[in-house]
This record gives sequence, structure tokens and C-alpha cells, in this order.
Amino acid sequence: MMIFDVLTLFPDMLVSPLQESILGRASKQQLLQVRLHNLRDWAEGKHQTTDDTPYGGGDGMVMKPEPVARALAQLKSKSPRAKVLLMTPQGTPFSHQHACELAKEEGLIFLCGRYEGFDERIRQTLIDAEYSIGDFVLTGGELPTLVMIDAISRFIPGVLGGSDSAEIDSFSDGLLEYPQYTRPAVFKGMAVPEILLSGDHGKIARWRREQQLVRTWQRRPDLLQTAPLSADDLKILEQLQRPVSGTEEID
Ligand code: 4FV
Repeated sequence: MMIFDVLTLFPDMLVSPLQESILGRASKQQLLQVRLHNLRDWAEGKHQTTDDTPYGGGDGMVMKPEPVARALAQLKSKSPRAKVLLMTPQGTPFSHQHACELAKEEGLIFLCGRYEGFDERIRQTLIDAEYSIGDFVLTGGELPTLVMIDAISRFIPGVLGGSDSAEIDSFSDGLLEYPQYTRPAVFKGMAVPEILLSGDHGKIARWRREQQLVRTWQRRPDLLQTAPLSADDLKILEQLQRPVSGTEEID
């Protein structure tokens, strides 16, 4: 069972998202467990101080190293092989691939920052990896932690139930997803593409692959640099690049 330990000053922020829907069911089915820990429990003094002013001056507060070091020592004593992860805008951009890899770990310990972040000596000595969920600044590491726990949990066998598996969704083949449709066949005058009603699964699969390529080419051409593409895919992409004279379909 995958164990997620979360070290945070605001454990209550994470409670309900982890109790609902797929993650909630997976916890009940003992496919994963999330243990929330309040960093303040390892802080000293009557005020249990966890932050202090930055050396060299400047705004904001920095999280003190000692409470974090004590907390991680205790958590690692229970999960010696767990990886310690820090969420920070300076981290490696978190991706589908990372989620897939991290799901193979026995345990993960998430360190949630607040204020201006942690004393640098924490990063240098106690962190196995740093991840960013995007080039923007949040008020804390709790939401990035929830994002990562959600993405990673989808790779844990049984979490997504039945046929639905993380291996067949966006980015699993390096491309964006194809458009999805469901009843009604016509909505506000917009009809579902005929081919999807044809029952010809070969044609449908080809159409869906074309849609993935078109959508990726239009929205995330950077992904085409790394996605494994077949000769067929390349032919389709080459047609996309060719300036269209009339309204010809992709043949
Ligand atoms: C963040 C991000 C992020 C920075 C200071 C928490 C905040 C505070 N984490 N991806 N973007 N963290 O903005 O992961 O400690």
C-alpha cells in the first residue's frame, strides 16, 4: 500500500479533498493511505515557532530548519525508504511521467512550504526531490501536494477501478486526448461526428489518433518533439503543415 505522509502547518486544508470520490474510495479500500502531520508538533518553545526573519534582511519569514529536521527524522524512522519531496516554484516541472515513476515508490513524504519557503539547508540535506506544479507563486505547498497525490494515485493499481487506467489517458502516449462525446447525438444544433456513430472501430481509432495529432499540433506542438510517432502519424502531421488550398479533409 502506498503511504503518503504530509508535513504541513495546515493539515485541515487537505482533509476533505482526500476523503471525496476516487481518493476517498482508494483510502477506504486500503490502496493508499495519507497521514497528515502538523509541523508545529516538532517546534520548540511555548509559541512552537516554525519560522523566523531572513538573514540579510528582506520581507517575509523563512521556515526554520530544526522543526523540519526533527519531523523528518521521526517520519523516516517509520518509513526509511520513503522519498522526501518539496513543492516549490524552483522545482522540476511536475509531469505525467513523474507521477508514473513516483507511484512505484513505497512511500512519499511531502514537505509543504509557507511564507518565503524553507531555510536552504533543508533543501541541501533532507530533500530527495523538488517539484513545481507551475510558474506561479502559491501561498503554500499544500495545494501542490494535493495535485501530486491525486496524479500519482491514479497510477496505483485498482485506484481508477475497472477498465479505466492512467495508462490510456492524456500524455500516456505523449499526446493530448481526442475529443469525447456522449448523448444527445445533437446538442444546440451541434451533431456528434458521424464516424463515432458508425460502429467501425478501426475508422474510429484512426479518427481519434488524427484528432490527438491535430489537437497536439495546434495546442502543444512542443509535445510532438518527444511523443513516439508512427510513420502514419508523421504523414498526418505533414499534411497538417501543408498549407490547405480548399476545405480538403485529411485523407
Ligand atoms: C509552488 C509551485 C509554490 C512558494 C512559497 C509555497 C509556494 C510557499 N509549489 N509549485 N508553484 N509554492 O508556489 O509547487 O512556500
